[in-house]
This record gives sequence, C-alpha cells and structure tokens, in this order.
Amino acid sequence: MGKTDIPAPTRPRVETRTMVERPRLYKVILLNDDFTPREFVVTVLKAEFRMTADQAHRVMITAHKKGVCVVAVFARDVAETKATRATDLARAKGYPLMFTTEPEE
Ligand code: TYC
Repeated sequence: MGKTDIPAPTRPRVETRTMVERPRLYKVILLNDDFTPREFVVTVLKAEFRMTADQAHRVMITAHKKGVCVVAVFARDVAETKATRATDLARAKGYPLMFTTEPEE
C-alpha cells in the first residue's frame, strides 16, 4: 500500500442479537359448581380434551373437592378455543359448568 492509497473499508464489527421469548402456555382450568352432574363433566373432559375415563374422573373429582383443577396446558389460542367449546357444550344442556384459561407462570 503506497502513501496515498486508501485502505479497503472493513465491515463494521457490529452484530445484532435479537432476543426471542417462547410464547407463554395457557392452562385450561375447570371450575366446580353445585349443579352440573359429575358424569356430564367427565363426558365433556373426554370429548374436548381427549382424556380417558380414568383421567377425566380424576380431574372432575379434584375440581369437585378443591374448587378448581388444571385440565391441560396449550398455546393460547388452543386453550381459549377448547375452554370455550367445553363451556358451550355445558351451556347447550343448561348447565353452569365453566372452563377458564390463564397463562402459566
Ligand atoms: N359439584 C358437582 C356435583 O356435585 C360436580 C362437578 C364436579 C361440577 C366438577 C363441576 O368442575 C366440576 N354435581
């Protein structure tokens, strides 16, 4: 390189790191009530959440005794859709059964 030469430009030594967060998962929660028949709760859990009779019965009994039970965890839209569909199945039969969602952590 002679006295008047201009050095070749170098690439800026700068790098961007984009931080991404995993989308939060949402719990579907079953709420107890005094009116919905136990067997109907089990039927809804099997139909909407693909549970076996045994799993559905355990979840139903936990909600019955403790007031609430986490049914399952999904991406937000899936959790909301399933909670709405399950609640609507009960409403169609005139039962007050409720499913809600809430974010994990
Ligand atoms: N508590 C209801 C009854 O005694 C049964 C029931 C269980 C309802 C769980 C809702 O999430 C529930 N018939």
